[in-house]
Amino acid sequence: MKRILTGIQPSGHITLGNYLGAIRPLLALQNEEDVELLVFIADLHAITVPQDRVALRHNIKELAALFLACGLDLNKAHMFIQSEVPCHNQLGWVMECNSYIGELERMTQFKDKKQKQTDGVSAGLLTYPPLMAADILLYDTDLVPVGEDQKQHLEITRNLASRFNNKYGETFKLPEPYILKTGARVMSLVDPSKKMSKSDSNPKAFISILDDINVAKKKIKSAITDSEGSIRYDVENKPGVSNLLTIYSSLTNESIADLETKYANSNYQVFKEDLANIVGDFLSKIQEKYNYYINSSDLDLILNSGRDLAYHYASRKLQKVYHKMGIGRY
Ligand code: AQP
Repeated sequence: MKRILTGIQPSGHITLGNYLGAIRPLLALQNEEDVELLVFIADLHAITVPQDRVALRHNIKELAALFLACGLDLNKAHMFIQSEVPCHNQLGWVMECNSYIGELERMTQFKDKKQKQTDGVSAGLLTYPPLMAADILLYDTDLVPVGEDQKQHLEITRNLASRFNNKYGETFKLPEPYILKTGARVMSLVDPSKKMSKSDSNPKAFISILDDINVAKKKIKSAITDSEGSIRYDVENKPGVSNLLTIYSSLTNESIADLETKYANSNYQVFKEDLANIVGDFLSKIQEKYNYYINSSDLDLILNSGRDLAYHYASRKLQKVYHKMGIGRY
């Protein structure tokens, strides 16, 4: 049985980037034989930067309902909230004690996010990767579907696991990232040199899965392109158009080459109009299901049973780790 794990932070309303980078590959993997999916809402990671308590509490449930609305198959998937399984913090501390400050300071995400923290940089922002390593290693995870931006964190997870195994004996399975070729790095709609992020201060930069359909369409139509006018994939010279082609291709499964041919004699207006409709249709299907799950009492039951199973797996691994390290009495 292959175990697949992924988490998303409830640090805002999830975007098309989160969907294409993390949820879409997860949905592809759940169709395979003999897989078990563990999906969690990474609320402990979200507090590495300041959060509003009311918004955070809301975003946690919203994200849970969105995972279901996107098509998570509960015959194969278990969903839980990270903070409800304390083994994550406990193994996180062990991982921190096996990490070096130098390697954590070299993480791109730390360097990027610390620039935005005007009121001081939390220690948690630096120690985000050891906590993420704990999230993954607690469950003997085989595959982690992520966007490109998380690849470096997967590498440090593997390094920390190997370091621990070498020091204390074989304990952790080394996980592999699972990154799709298209959609693994969706860019901002106003600055295609930056990735699309749910916490971007400019809402025009991202499409939230719960955006009003007309607002989302407008964002696509006003996305930054260039003055050349031709629809072709060239990330270096035409990052805006290339990003829109990526979104189009990921949502329709039409190849980028086919799209270039289809729009060879078109202009940006027609291309954007078509994409706006595709995005609109995609969002309205998910939003309909979301409205069902967010109002359903099933949501709490699903999260309770996910938490219980996750705790069952995680506490066994944590006990093994403590034993190997000589922590506690057993
Ligand atoms: N732009 C993106 N394109 C493709 N994949 C993306 N992911 C994030 N942005 C893109 C993937 O989504 C998953 C969940 O990410 P996260 O919420 O844990 O953290 P993040 O990568 O920091 O995502 P955001 O949206 O940028 O959040 P904030 O703004 O809070 O920092 C990951 O698999 C990630 O690769």
